[in-house]
Amino acid sequence: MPAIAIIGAQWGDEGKGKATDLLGSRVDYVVKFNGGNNAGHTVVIGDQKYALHLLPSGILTPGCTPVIGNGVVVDLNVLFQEIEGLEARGVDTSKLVVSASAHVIADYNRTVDKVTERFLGSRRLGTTGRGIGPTYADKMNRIGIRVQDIFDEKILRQKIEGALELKGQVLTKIYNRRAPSVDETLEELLQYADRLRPMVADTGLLLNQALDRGETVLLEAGQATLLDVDHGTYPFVTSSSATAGGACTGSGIPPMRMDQVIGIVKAYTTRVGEGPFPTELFDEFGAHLASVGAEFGTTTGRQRRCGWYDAVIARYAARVNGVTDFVLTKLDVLTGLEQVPVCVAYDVGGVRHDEMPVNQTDFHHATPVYEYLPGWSEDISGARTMDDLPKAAQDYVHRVEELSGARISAVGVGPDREATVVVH
Ligand code: 2SA
Ligand code: GDP
Ligand code: MG
Repeated sequence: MPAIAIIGAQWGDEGKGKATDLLGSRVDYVVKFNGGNNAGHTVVIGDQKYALHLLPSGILTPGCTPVIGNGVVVDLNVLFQEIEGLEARGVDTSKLVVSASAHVIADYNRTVDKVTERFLGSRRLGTTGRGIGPTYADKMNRIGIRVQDIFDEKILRQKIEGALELKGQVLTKIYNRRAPSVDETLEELLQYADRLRPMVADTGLLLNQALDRGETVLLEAGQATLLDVDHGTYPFVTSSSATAGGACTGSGIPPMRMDQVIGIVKAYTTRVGEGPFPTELFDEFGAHLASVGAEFGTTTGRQRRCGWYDAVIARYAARVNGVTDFVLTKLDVLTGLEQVPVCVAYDVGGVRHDEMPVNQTDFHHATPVYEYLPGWSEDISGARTMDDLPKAAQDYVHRVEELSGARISAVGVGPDREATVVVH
């Protein structure tokens, strides 16, 4: 299996970090291909818990080479903070490779992100405030700063001057904030040049050469399908391509080299930030999922909104990404419920929709059509095979598989690496 993509099938926080870590020992490279330090991936190994933001989860696997691909936006300060934090805990980060073509998050873009949210008031998106959106906007606007620019002071100065011509106006004239000078931004970025230089490479070339040698590359998505800038619930999305297509553009690996797409899907649904969410619960069941599932943002600590499993979304994710296998996570969180509703379709103004409505207004007005499955009360955290699960939990997995458009290959029954039921 030379190239495998891991993507989030819902609104993020499905447990991609754990899944990547699980596969880590079988792969040679783990590549982050989109997003930046807005991501938060939690990996639990024994009594140690790691929260990764900018670094790929494969950094925790000895022998695996972690790669930050060209599709990522890099906050250099966060990069070195995360490296130092892991090194202090005994994790070897010396193999990390960073794409020369990845874009860099400058301080002014963090400011624009935060002030825009304040400016929008009730229309805000609920971003993580890390400067992600404005940095991708600069990339598309062709005024972005790339990792390779840091090593040529003359070019870097020109790029900053170009960017600040526009950003400076936005900050001072629209947002009434002081814009940084060219020299301040130059100094902010140049301070990392010497430490960064040995990590930087043509990662597209590196990864394709690895595939030529028959080595295995795992592409790890940040965020998820419904936060994808094209296929998500626009405008309540992140600004990158979080789907399987983004794994190609964000890494330089062509589509025909992709062998497997693993969709990570939670046994219920969560969302952090604003935007529509048909199965969202505002009652004691929502509070129950949030507290038992410990649903708090890994990056910002924000409480996540919770709701029942939505098979319409899972089918959509299976289609958009070409999911070959689902990993159903956090099944243990449903233990103790008398019955478990699963959304099988939407009702929009009296009309049944079996597929995601293309029109966002319809999606905002979608109410779930539920099927009610029997619950179970046995502790399932020790289960390792399907036979170890109570009958009702097995039936839940099988019904969800039937409704979701791809086979379920593994089921998560706890945060730890070992707490996984292997189905196929
Ligand atoms: P941004 O900052 O521009 O990417 O925000 C745009 C939207 O994308 C959502 N988003 C996320 N949703 C879930 N998890 C994310 N990562 C962290 C985590 C989030 C946290 O793992 O918990 O700690 O709050 C993530 N990153 C971005 C965001 O909520 C906006 O809706
Ligand atoms: P990611 O962004 O998709 O990597 O997910 P996060 O790390 O943000 O959030 C998932 C959370 O669920 C983390 O705290 C994980 O440790 C935890 N987790 C992952 N799989 C399971 C599982 O099967 N059961 C339980 N109870 N927790 C899990
Ligand atoms: Mg997360």
